Amino acid sequence: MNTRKLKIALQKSGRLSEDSINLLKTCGIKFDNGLSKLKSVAQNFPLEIFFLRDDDIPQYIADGVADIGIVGENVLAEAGQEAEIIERLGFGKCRLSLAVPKSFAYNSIKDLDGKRIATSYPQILSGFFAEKNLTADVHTISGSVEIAPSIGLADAICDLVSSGSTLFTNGLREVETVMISEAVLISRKNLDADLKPILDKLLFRIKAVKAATQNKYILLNAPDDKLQEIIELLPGIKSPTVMPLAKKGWSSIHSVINENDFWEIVEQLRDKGAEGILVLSIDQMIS
Ligand code: PRT
Ligand code: ZN
Repeated sequence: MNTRKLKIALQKSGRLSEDSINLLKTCGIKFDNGLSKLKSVAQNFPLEIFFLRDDDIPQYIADGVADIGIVGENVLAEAGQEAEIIERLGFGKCRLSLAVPKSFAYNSIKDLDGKRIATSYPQILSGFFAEKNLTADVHTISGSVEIAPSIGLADAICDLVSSGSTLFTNGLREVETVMISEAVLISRKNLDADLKPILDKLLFRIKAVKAATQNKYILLNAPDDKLQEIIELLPGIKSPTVMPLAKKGWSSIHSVINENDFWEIVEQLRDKGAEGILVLSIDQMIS
């Protein structure tokens, strides 16, 4: 019997922690959160969970301390460690961008050639400039990158952006996207053969949770004379379920719709005469 456990590294505290923990919990895995500890053992799945600083995760995986982990693609790219991206997770979305003070007359990336750029991502930034046959005078700082131009430390910055409000409040303008990023599940290359089935089992659950968060379960009542038109709006997994209502001339329709099309479809359904529309979240979706 395989008694080994798969070791997963999660960010201990930060922007990815809550979503990473919730992902595993929604996969039905029970464990104590890492608020006060470094390591936890799942009670009902062969998994050990390590809670670490995100920047350390690629190195720990390369060294074999952990087998898999959840990090931002930006962290993986900066670490330069070999790891395989197993699954994109859809949270922690952001972009690594170049930004300049509002007063900087920026026309193209060439305007930054030879300029001082503050960043916590020196490897990615140098690579980006080298690809364009330009050079940047990279100043590596570990935090509060956005204040570097105003204190005279740099001419521009390269930092993560999500809403853009940090740049705005610091009088900076985003001018180039260096990379886009989201949280990813990564694995050591050539994972031991006896750990692979555990990873596959975990991945099966993660995919079901991901599919569920991207879809909604919808129930509605429709007059029978509009049934066909309404069904055409609702693809469902195979096709929608239609059941007669106790009230003559009416049916109840159940289906699954993608979150992205959600509002548009609901409006069209209402226009076609649908009533009593209920929309429910889905916990897991196995197709
Ligand atoms: O302590 P530890 O080293 O583990 O954490 P950390 O402080 O290095 O990382 P943390 O928790 O801030 O971010 C973890 C990961 O979240 C990053 O590596 C990204 O993959 C992802 N992420 C998503 C972000 C953001 N969005 C984000 N907005 N990481 C940081 N930011 C910061 C950014 O640096 C800037 O200061 O938020 C500010 C900008 O946000 P907006 O909304 O004002 O644009
Ligand atoms: Zn970090």
